[in-house]
Amino acid sequence: MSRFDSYFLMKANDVPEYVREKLSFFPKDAKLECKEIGDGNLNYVFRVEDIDTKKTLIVKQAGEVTRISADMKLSTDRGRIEAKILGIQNKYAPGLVPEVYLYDEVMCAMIMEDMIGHTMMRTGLLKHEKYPNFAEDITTFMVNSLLLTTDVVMGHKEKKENVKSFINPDLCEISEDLVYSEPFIDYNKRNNVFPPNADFVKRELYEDNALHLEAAKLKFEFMNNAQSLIHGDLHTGSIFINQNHTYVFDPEFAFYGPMGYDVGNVIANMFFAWCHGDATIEDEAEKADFCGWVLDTIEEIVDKFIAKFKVAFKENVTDTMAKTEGFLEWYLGTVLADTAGIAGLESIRRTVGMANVKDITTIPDEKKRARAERIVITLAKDYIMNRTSFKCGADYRKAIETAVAKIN
Ligand code: SR1
Ligand code: MG
Repeated sequence: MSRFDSYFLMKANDVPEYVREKLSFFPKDAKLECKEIGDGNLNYVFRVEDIDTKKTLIVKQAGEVTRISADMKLSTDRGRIEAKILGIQNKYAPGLVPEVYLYDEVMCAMIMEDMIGHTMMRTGLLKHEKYPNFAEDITTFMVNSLLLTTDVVMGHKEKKENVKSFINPDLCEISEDLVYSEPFIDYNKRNNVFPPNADFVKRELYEDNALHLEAAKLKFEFMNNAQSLIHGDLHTGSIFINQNHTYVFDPEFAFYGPMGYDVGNVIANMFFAWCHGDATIEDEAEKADFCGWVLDTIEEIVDKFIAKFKVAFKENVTDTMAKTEGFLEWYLGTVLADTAGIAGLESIRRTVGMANVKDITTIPDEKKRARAERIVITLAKDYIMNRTSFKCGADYRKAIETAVAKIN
């Protein structure tokens, strides 16, 4: 019998004993120290350190309610989904996700590699750090983990088994509400609208029926297109990075959905970094350097994704009909349209919805923050309304430049 034989939410002082019982990672007599380090909206994350050797690991436990709101109950099955997808992603995109040492279905806890020497990407971007390998790494991760889990490549029965195993209703419901619905109709009264932009948001988001229609189409695409095993929450807080290497983690929102969801999330969150740099860097040369790098990176992500996708498709396609001439171009076209649409939805929801991003909320000057939000919303509407026109990186750069020029 062990006190970890039935579920309870651990505190930092429970975790060393838990780790000793579950793994022989640390020597038996090691002096272990543990701190809760999570700052996400959902889970508890602990770092355990051997004081003498400095060896560390991470324990991540799923609670039964979210951290952002005790009213939001969530299935702890998300921990199983996360551990399982990390295994699959490690197979298709080796080295780009942390290693899972153990998943414990009773405590709904995962013991995993500590991504030492890496920083949460959003934190680094808020300090205006540039990451020269990011576009290369993230596009390898996305093309491999996304394309190789589709019906284009994977045996259709195996894929359907995956669809079953990754049914993730509670977390999908969060995205259906927070990404696809509430930013347009605030029926749960939990949007965070920056007061100076209240009239702008009312006019541009709440009262724009044509926009609601496109968001509704994208919502049903999210719910009904079981295309690929997606990460489901691929923002810059789900990435740990340094100058040479990238780790993607935290895929608890994973399910079989449209792959443009992941690509669009990355693009939207990179632009938030641009907004923060543009509003807060005082030195003009430094600002041009950082913001220029962000724009180049957005362009590069789209173009590298397209190029790698085409190569990987040709190398890996197994479905007889998907080999038909013209199919690759049609299929990729649908992914790119989803990408632009979702970049728009993620941009809007992180600006006016329940879960905002520090890149915007920490802009100290009120006027500059209001301007940044208006740029994001203007750009996002272009992404959504004209999504089939976004076919390459230069299309994104042009849309960004147009939105920036439009807002004074
Ligand atoms: C209630 S959870 C709010 C948001 O945090 C996660 O990172 C997801 O993006 C979710 O939408
Ligand atoms: Mg997360």
